[in-house]
Amino acid sequence: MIKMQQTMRWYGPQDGVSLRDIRESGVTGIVTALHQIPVGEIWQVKDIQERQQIIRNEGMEWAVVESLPVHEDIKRRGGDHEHYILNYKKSLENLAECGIKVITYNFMPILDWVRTDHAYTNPDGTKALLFDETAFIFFDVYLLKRPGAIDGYTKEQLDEAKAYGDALNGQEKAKLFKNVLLGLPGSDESFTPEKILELLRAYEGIDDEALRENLVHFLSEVAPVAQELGLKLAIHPDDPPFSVLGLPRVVSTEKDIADILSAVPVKANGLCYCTGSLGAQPNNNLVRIIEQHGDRIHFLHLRNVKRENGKRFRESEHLNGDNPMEEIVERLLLLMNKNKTTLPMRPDHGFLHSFEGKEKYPGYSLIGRLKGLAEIRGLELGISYKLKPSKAQ
Ligand code: CS2
Ligand code: MN
Repeated sequence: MIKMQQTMRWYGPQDGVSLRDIRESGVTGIVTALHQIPVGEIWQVKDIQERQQIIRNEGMEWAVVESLPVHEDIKRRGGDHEHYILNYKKSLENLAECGIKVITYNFMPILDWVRTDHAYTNPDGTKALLFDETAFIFFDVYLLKRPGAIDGYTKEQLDEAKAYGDALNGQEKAKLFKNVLLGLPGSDESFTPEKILELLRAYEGIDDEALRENLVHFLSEVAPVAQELGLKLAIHPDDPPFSVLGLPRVVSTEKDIADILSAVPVKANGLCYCTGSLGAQPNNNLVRIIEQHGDRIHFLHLRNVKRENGKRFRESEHLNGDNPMEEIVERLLLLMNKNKTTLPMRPDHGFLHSFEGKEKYPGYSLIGRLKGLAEIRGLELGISYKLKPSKAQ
């Protein structure tokens, strides 16, 4: 029976977790990117090969690129977007030359992912990432002071956010500010409200429809190239899967996914099936996404979320949350075996356990991910045993 290829993310030589540590978890594949190359510049063959060799030396393979980032000019379809699309194609060509086949990217304006709390403490002491709408509104309206922000919220939401913020001390407010902006690429820099507002201004006049057109334009350029090269592009869903800071969002819902995949109907135009991101949107039916778009799923991020009131959600244990992981893994196994091909999977995020104490990248502690991986691995083994055709019923 064909199973998922087990992988873990590695942020490169600056990652606090070593390749050796990852190898000991039993994975065969590494998910990484050349983070040192500025967004929009070409990934050269020698740089790709160098990274590949470091990974091979530890007995694994570079299975998936995450991410080959898309320049903001492409998302806005302004500035030097044509130049950046050419560069993107060239990077794809170079990756193909090195034998790397699966390329993940996202199309979220400015912010890659957003949480308001990176250390929400679970009853057992582990720490998890959390998004709280009230905290976010307080950030948006009272810390960032985004012009026009209040128009996007109800009076009740604003009052609640104000009360929430009034209870925070200066240090807690500074922490919230930092937490929200951690998903900005290059977020080691400290971003001022002015800088963020300037970035946001670049998206004035770009609504969902315009952003979708820009995405389709980008895909109509790069997906045929990827197809020709034998590559698979996997778009990562929006995280969270709803608009933040008034920015447009086009990869949040089942309909978004259907629209994107049908707009450029080549297999290379595919999806990174991230259960954590998609699962934060209650209307998304994760099983149906596999049923309808299984052949276009090229990469799996398996994790779970627990939705609370409104748009509040926290990352939960991999097998304990709102996502039906048993059914998801069963469907994925059936899909892979029908198509006679494996899919790379990573446990995505995990909890921070007390023994590890700290993590360099929120959600990427080794123990938390290892626990998630081990649970998913066990689930998969059990389901594959159940599905085995030769087993007497
Ligand atoms: C990831 C994203 O850690 C995470 O939340 O799933 O950062 C993901 O790598 C990007 O959105 C993909 O481009
Ligand atoms: Mn993900």
